[in-house]
Amino acid sequence: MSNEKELLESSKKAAGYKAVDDYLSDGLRVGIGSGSTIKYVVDRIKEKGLNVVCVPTSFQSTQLIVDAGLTLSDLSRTPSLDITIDGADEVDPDFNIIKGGGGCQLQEKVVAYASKQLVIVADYTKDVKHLGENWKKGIPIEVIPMAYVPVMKKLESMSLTPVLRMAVNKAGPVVSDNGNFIIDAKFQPPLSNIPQLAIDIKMIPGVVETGLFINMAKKVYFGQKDGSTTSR
Ligand code: ABF
Repeated sequence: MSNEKELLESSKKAAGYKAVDDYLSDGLRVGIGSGSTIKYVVDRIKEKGLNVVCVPTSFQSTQLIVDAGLTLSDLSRTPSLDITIDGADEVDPDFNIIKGGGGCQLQEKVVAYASKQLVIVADYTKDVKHLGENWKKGIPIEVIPMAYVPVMKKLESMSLTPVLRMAVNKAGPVVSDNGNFIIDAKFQPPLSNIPQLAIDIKMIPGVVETGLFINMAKKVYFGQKDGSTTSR
């Protein structure tokens, strides 16, 4: 693994461990996010032998919980959570967050919304002044398949550049865990009035959920190259 990659991984581990050490204890009901950083959250829970009930945010998140031998639940049995810990693609100083690089933003947002608090864990590349600084893939938007063309046209009229997310082998569009398509709405930073943009996108008929998480997280841990963490 290249040195840069090793530094990135150690920063993810630092953020994941710190969030668990600061926020988790036995008996809590915990939403487990998706992505690569969250792996370290699950590792730390297991390492500390914490007795927590875990609710996943994706198929990948479910596998992490099961493989770690942690207690798996769901929102039907655990409709209110004490905390959700999740990753992010970018976080600006106003806690406007882009999530959904992995296409799991719908379940991530539902689980985060069912939680008393959302804590984000991320590597140092996610800490930006403006959304779009490092994350060039746009705003992930989950749409029902029959609506993706009119939704893309509407997004174009909003000065966004929508791209239907295709499977790696280009055989067809990516299908989310919920059977929907994902549109990545690219944009020219800086975005203005992000909270209003989030509402405008969500109101387009056929849009199920956006990857803009506005006023949802109150704490973000950024892992650093030296294995330390900063937070806001
Ligand atoms: C999930 O993990 C997604 O919302 C987000 O796109 C991704 C972040 O990935 P990583 O932790 O691998 O940087 O939270």
